[in-house]
Amino acid sequence: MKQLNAVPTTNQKLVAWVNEWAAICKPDAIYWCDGSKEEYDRLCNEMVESGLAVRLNPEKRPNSLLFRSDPSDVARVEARTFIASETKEAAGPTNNWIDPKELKKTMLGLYDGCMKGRTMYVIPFSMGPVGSPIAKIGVEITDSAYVVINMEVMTRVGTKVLEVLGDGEFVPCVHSVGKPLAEGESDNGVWPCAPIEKKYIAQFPETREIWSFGSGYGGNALLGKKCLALRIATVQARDEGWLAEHMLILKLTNPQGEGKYVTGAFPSACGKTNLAMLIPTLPGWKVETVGDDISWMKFDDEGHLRAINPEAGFFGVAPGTSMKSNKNAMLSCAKDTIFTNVALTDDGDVWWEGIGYDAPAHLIDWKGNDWTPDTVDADGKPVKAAHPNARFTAKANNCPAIAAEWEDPAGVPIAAFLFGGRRPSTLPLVYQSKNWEHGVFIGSTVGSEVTAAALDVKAGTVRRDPFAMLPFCGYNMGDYFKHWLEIGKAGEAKGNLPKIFCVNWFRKSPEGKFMWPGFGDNSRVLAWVFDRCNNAGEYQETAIGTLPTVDAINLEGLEGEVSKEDLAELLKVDKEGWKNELEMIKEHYKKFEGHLPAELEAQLKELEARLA
Ligand code: SAT
Ligand code: MN
Repeated sequence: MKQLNAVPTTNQKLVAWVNEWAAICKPDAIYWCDGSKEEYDRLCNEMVESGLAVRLNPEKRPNSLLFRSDPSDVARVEARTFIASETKEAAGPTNNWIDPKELKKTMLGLYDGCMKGRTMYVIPFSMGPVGSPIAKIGVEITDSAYVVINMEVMTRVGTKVLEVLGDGEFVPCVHSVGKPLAEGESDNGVWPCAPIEKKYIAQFPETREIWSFGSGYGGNALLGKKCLALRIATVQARDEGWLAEHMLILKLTNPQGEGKYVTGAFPSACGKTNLAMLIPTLPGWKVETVGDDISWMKFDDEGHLRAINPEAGFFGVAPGTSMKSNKNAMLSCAKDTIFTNVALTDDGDVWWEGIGYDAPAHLIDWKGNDWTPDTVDADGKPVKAAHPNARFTAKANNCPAIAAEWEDPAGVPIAAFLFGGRRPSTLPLVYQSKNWEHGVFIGSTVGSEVTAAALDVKAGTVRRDPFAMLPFCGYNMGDYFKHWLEIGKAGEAKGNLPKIFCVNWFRKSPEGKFMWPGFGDNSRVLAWVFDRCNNAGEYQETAIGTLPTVDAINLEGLEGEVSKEDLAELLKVDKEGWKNELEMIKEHYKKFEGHLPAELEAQLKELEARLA
């Protein structure tokens, strides 16, 4: 086995762990990543030369690549994602549990010789600003150079991380695409991965290990993101008294120049990245981005929850992203970007559905095929040029809206939490929880309505996604609710706990039209949230919580789009709808029997009584 460079650490545990895995995976060579620009450029060039990547036209997209994955390897695979805790109960009702001993046996069989013909890269990375008291260090070994360059955008990688690590603890993360090469064989430009039944994305919560096999895509393979920063971190946060959440972080500044930090949890397809990068339509207000996906929060001495974004980039969904829907995301991926599964234009740029302008007459689609606007499949249905889950991997520092303090190692003090989902009915545009416990109740009931067409369910059914953490909580979700309640108790004494709000940008009229314009106009709701954090803003107490009065939301400039009557409807407590909602929540809560905190049971009863 060739050592391509010198071992850059004296951490004996790390060196022994790398050697142990090299002996199992049997790569041709081992390479320790230093996180330098030279290294990034070299790996990019190697992948372009081997045909795995296309270098985009530097005049259109400087320093950017396009990758096309295997059509079977295009997203996180929740069915193959496991929480391998010692007991099934510890994993709880919302996770795929598997016995850790059994799984290790199976996976060691798969890992045996899995890196033959490849280089094993060792990636020391920091989740969070290097050296921040809230940050954590992981080390990922992988046989994918694509993973290396993505990790170098999404996290802080290399020598400086090893310096901070010293002889300390790291989260070990093992990754292989699961496609060993025979003597003389090469990928020939084809994305390597293993068939679905051999894919495993495994978290071992007790030993804080991550083992991933068979997929090279996104959260399956970039192990710092969902695996470490959420599934393993939730377990660490529970034990250490902090919060690891699937939340964006934004800075909101009012016309007087006062700033507040707000985080928000939303299920997928609710516009989390758009909200994190929002351009307010309300004059004088400003939104800046701290993070778009994950928030780690710890109490400081004054009892403020301080948040860091553990990531250093955005792994954003390309389709639907345009200068109109999210200008700051478009500018973030204008250069230095890794695109995956978007379409390629004849002049070496990218295109995707919803980019804001028509497709050119000819493209190469995400599968590498010729594509024209009238391309149809065997059933005569239009073929999409980009995969719906096509992504851009872009540096946070390239985002024009990035907040100056986004890398502050101390984190930013959070004033408010937002919870929301796609709810065409019942849930008002915004309301504030009565207190922390009521806020935890709201978080535990987050969900989005599914349409009959999308899934085999009755239209109007709400898919519950508590705290938007359904696939990301590393332990029993009922115990996770309890942890949130305990954080409230710990923070209460100092009186600096964030306020909790529920928002719903997706209300529809009986005719099926969206009643609220969303996007930049959500700043009108954020302004009320801001005022409420100062105990200001016009409000009314209702059975479900604290709502704005109709005059409390500024509609200036929305004339002809949203009338006072529309707003009154958006802010109405629909008693009948809520009674139905109560029944659905009772059904949802049944799942957590034995682990549902009594406080949430009580919140449900109190809400029912207030609505009676
Ligand atoms: O693939 S990722 O897990 O990184 C993105 C997502 O599914 O939210
Ligand atoms: Mn996410």
